[in-house]
Amino acid sequence: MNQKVRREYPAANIPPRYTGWVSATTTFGVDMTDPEPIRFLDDEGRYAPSATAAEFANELEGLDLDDLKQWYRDMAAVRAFDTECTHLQRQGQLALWAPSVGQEGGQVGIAHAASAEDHLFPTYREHTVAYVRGVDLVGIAGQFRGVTHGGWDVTDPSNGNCHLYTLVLGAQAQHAGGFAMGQVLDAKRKAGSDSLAPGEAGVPTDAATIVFYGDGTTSEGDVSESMVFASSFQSPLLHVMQNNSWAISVPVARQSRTPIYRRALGFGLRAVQIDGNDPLAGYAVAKRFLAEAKAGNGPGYIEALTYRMGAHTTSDDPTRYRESDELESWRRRDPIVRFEGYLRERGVGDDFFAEAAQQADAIAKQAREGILTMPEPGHDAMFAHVYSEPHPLMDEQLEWLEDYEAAMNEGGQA
Ligand SMILES: Cc1ncc(C[n+]2csc(CCOP(=O)(O)OP(=O)(O)O)c2C)c(N)n1
Ligand SMILES: [Mg+2]
Repeated sequence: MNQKVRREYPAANIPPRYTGWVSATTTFGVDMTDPEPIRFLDDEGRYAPSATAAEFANELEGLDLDDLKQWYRDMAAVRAFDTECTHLQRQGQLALWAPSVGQEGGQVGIAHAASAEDHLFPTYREHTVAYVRGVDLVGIAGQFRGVTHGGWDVTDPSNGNCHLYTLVLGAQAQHAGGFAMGQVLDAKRKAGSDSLAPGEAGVPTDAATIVFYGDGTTSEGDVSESMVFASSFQSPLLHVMQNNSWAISVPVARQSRTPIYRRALGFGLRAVQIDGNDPLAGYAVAKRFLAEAKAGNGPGYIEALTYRMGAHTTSDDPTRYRESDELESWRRRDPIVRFEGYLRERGVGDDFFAEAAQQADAIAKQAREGILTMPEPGHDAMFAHVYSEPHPLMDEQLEWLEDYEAAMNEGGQA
């Protein structure tokens, strides 16, 4: 069956929410009116905060124009790299690619809101987050080329505590949940206590943890479990759910009958919906929620309403399940174009944008060269990390593989 899903969108300037929910009439008399998603920029990038943004506006005070120009450069560079990676997959140089086109806005703001000591647990589409934290773009592509088990060394400080991409949906919510509990324990030990009991008051911590995942992933139990633990232990965890409207070909309205951020409220997290294509909204809300979490005031949840403008991955053909007018309506909210509008409103001129575009192309070209020359791993790499210590079974399998390869080579020469 090849049935496309058509959905209605509200008026311009309000980020589209997913439709198809069961509405207020089925909420048993409880007022379930959703506040307007938090945003500072309208669709054209003019500064026009929503009423819900007011209480977060002071978080923007420390930003100067140079910071904002850097955000633009980050997004432009990742967009160019992302496009390059799709080409590389088509040329047979990557096995697969997961484009993040359209989702750079929320990512850039949230990544810049994190402090250097915070830890971030991405899924497979957080290219802007990883880039902002300092991860080499070649490393990001390495996993998709099939030449590394992970892509980068998380313990290397230059990678900004950005943990590895996780392809098993929701698994990283548990990794991050445990990590945040570790941050609580560290803080308690420092204060001379090592108790970690659920229900205790939160404690201030030196650092927080952010986990990123998508709307479809919220159907995994791991995500709910992570919230239960974070809430019980008041750990410094921020869930960032990028609702890009689709989980491969499944629309979000089929995934959830209510807006997903409400689930987090039910678990006792402070939770809001933001315009996920507005970098300022991502920054301000993440900054506040991270500060609250680190003060010992408990975990937070951001539902970033955005759109995956490209395919799910290079193996997917979205024209088979979604309407082109839906894509067009989101193209008008392209986070990069929108942020350009904002910067222009602030007086930034053509020269800057021309230079940023050139720089982005150069970065993508350099990444392309790096990807094409990535070293192939040796045969032993496959067996090296199965056990932490040498293991006879691994030795036996490695020996078998080496004999097999040698026999193939001899056969080739004969
Ligand atoms: C545990 C698990 N189940 C299923 C899959 C297959 N799968 C990969 S991506 C995906 C959809 C994820 O959608 P969403 O969470 O909305 O993230 P998005 O890809 O939209 O960023 C599915 C079902 C998987 N990788 N892991
Ligand atoms: Mg999704």
